[in-house]
Amino acid sequence: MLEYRCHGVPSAALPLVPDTAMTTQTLPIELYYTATPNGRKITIALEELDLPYALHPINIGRGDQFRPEFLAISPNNKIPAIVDPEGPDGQPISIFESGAILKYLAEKFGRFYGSSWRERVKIDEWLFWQVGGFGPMLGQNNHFSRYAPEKIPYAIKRYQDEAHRLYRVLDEQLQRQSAAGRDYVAGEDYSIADMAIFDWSRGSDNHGIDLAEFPTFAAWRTRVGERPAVQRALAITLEPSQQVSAATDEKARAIMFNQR
Ligand SMILES: N[C@@H](CCC(=O)N[C@@H](CS)C(=O)NCC(=O)O)C(=O)O
Repeated sequence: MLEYRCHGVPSAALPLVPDTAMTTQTLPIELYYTATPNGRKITIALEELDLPYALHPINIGRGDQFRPEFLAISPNNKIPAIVDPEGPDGQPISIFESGAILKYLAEKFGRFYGSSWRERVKIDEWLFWQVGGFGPMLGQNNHFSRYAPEKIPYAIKRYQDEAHRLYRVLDEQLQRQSAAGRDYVAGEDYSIADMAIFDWSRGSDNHGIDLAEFPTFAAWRTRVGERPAVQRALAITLEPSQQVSAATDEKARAIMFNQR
């Protein structure tokens, strides 16, 4: 077996980030937002953490996501993104990708992210499961079942099957957690993994999911949905002029589904 060694001068281990969790936020966190499941993950987290924030609507059906000032903080031309004026070392920081934002907020304020390294790894598993699978696959399912002008039976079945598989995987995880006396997706308690998954899971009807098949999932969704912070986040509405839906607007479909 080959052994690799680093012969450089050993450097001191980096401290955990941040070394001490913050308890206050003076200036509002700037949130670039659209009222979609990816956007709501962050309003849920901000409400749960009781932080001051300012909402900047990004109308992705009209191309706001391609404005240079938005691309400067979110180069993948997608919401959500934040700017925290009180970032590391007290300097501003911008962050894109919902998982990175949730981890940043949880680490900064030392909440909703378990209390041990082991627990954080478990929360990360389900956070990344959402960002890499549950979100994108349900998104493709929406695309081929609801938005695509051409109904392609192969694509529709492929993503409906995958959506069903993912709901089954989630339900089984919640059953394991329940057997261990835990009410939430990962670790001991409610975490950023639940925040990431919750709003995507509200679309289960669109994904052909029968709740009777997944009662543990259904009970978890009700439990999360009853949290006051989640209800405050869900109550945020944008002016119709600030949000157009690809389901009903041809111009929005042209902008969102013809990118190269
Ligand atoms: N992986 C990204 C996905 C974000 C995403 O898909 N955002 C959509 C709205 S829900 C968007 O901004 N779409 C605009 C576009 O594709 O041009 C995350 O988790 O932040």
